[in-house]
Amino acid sequence: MKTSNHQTVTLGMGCFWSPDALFGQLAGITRTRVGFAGGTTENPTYRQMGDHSETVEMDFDPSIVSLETILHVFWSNHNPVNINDYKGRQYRSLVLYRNPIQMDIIHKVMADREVQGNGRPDTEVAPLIHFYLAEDRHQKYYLKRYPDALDKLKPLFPTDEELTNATLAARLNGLAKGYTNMDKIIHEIRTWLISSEEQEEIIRLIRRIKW
Ligand code: MHO
Repeated sequence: MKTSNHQTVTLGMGCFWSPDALFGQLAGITRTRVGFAGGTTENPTYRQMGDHSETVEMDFDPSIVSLETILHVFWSNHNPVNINDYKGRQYRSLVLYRNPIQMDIIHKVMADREVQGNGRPDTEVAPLIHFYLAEDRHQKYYLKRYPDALDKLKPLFPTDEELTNATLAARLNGLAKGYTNMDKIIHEIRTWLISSEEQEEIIRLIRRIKW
């Protein structure tokens, strides 16, 4: 469900499992993926991420959710002050932008939050050079704790890559972590630009999942 007006932003806020679930359940975010970014090490892995940070990259439809809203959720959901001396850069608070318009919005939201008394976040703001996708076992981590959900989703998303990229899997990962509920997801599915038969088929399928 990605259309040409979608944008992408990459955020670091500690261990990437939770932000995958947190942003995955936000309406307007159509894909989340976790990975390594912000450093210079070539081809990092979870065990050897070098000077990269754990990050979540998200595609979003700005007509439904703005970058401003995403950034407020970001700064309201981690402590951008004291995580930085722990594990080097792995858990760094980080925003990686794709273009000068995003950069301006990031600096504006940061300044607004300071005025509102939230303090100045010790967040690194930099242009994205490269996002390296993390191993499959880190994608949709909380959803993967539920074998029955994975079984039932398999016909819809036969490969690991399809599951990682799916909007539905992002929502269910948020559900598995407790950040949203089934009613909210079902309500949103009825707004998706697919036929009502397809909507009802998906809804029937996810209602049968044993959590
Ligand atoms: N303390 C967590 C960190 C994982 S996160 C992907 C754990 O190992 O359970 O950095």
